[in-house]
Amino acid sequence: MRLSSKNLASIKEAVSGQENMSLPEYNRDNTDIGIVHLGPGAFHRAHQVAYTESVLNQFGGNWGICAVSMRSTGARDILEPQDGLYTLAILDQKIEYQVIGAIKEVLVATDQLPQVLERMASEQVKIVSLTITEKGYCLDTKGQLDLKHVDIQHDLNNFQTPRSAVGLIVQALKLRMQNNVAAFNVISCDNLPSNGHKLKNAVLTFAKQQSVELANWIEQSVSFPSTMVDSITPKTDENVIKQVSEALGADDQWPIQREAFLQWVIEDTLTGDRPAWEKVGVVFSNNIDAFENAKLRILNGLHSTLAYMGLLIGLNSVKDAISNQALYNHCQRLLNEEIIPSFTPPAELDVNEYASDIIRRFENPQIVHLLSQIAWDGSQKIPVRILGTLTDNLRAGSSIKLLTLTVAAWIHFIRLTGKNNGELTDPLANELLQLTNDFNGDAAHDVNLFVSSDLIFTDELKSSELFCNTLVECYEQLADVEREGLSVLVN
Ligand code: CS2
Repeated sequence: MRLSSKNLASIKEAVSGQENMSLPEYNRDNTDIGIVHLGPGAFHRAHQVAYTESVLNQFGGNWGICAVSMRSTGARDILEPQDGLYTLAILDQKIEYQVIGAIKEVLVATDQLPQVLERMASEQVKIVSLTITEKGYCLDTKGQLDLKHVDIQHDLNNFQTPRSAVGLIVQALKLRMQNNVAAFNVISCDNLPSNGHKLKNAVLTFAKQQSVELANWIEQSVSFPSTMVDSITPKTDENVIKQVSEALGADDQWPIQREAFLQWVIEDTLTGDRPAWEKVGVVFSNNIDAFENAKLRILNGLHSTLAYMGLLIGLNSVKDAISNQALYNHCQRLLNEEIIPSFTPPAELDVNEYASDIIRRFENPQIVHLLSQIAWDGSQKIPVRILGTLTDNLRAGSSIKLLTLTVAAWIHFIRLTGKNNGELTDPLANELLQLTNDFNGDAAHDVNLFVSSDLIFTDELKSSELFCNTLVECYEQLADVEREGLSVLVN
């Protein structure tokens, strides 16, 4: 039996005795769509949808979600036959399963654009949220909209049939302005510092290319809060699909797994109607930058460090990597000497306890979080997770050595991927592999090739002799890691 609306009653009966299983407690048929979400991947379905499901279960409201994939048809192909239903498996000290019903509609922008725009332009929709990954914003190394990006170029010449998220948001807002419909709020839920502000600037830059009136209306009418989002949500694998189907007694073809920890902090600038997220644990704050810095620099900075260094010595998962004593010790030094001192945490956060909790989360034995997944899209992640911290330390005259080791490990990761004819998952994969193809084994030559390209580093870092020399030193230090393991780190 497939998980679907028509089978929900019999599934509910079959699992009625299972304490660790819950299903929607609200009437889905009477729940209209009030949210459009761009990028319905695993993280969205584990995080924002879980919060909204709690609101629907406890307080009701027309907060159904229309999930829009920008291009891929995977989500629609799997979720449509399940009427948007899926199971969230919370794998931690306790194992719990929750069938989630908040997703009411799944569309694909490339072949259902009229329906997507109609939905986004409808007065019922109050919120457009996004998890499109760092690369989805089409930003340059300075965090500005890249007007030369192929999708932005397309959209600037085809305003009415946009392919980018930025173009789609502007076109939907244009329709609302023309029809005298109040604007929606735009909530970025991606791992980007000042994600809301960056998205607002990108949207206004794009809108100005079309109409100053439209750009002014957006500026005055639309809220783009920045947010910090957090829950470790590994890609779904066959084991999870099997485990969930056995627990549910029904076939769910795309369950989602995550840890128990869940956190969402939203800048307190939303306007108009919205789900009562604060009643289910979401924090509204006007100190969002501090929360973002704490999470992106500590959790995501350690994640990328564990990924590239762990993969260099043949490790597979975050748990394997944090269990490696040399890596564990290195992460503790990186935290205490270079990450935590680099920013001012929120007043309400004990940052050392926060960091210790993150290490404990990495040790979760129920979760297999692949280092190879975290290693994706390094050209988008390294700047926001490592280089921002490194630049702040450079300006402050503080240590940058340990952060630079992560950058060096990433460059070795790219080099070895190319050498082994592996696949590099990164929007700049071709350019990065081309760079390492031109390496000649001399550390100064190879690092200079990488740094002098316009792909990753800001002019400030490229012109810093200290950073460039440190990167050569770190790159040389890790060159032997394949033979000598991470003992090379200890000095
Ligand atoms: C991870 C993040 O895949 C990655 O890059 O670092 O997805 C991480 O699991 C989340 O940010 C945790 O909140």
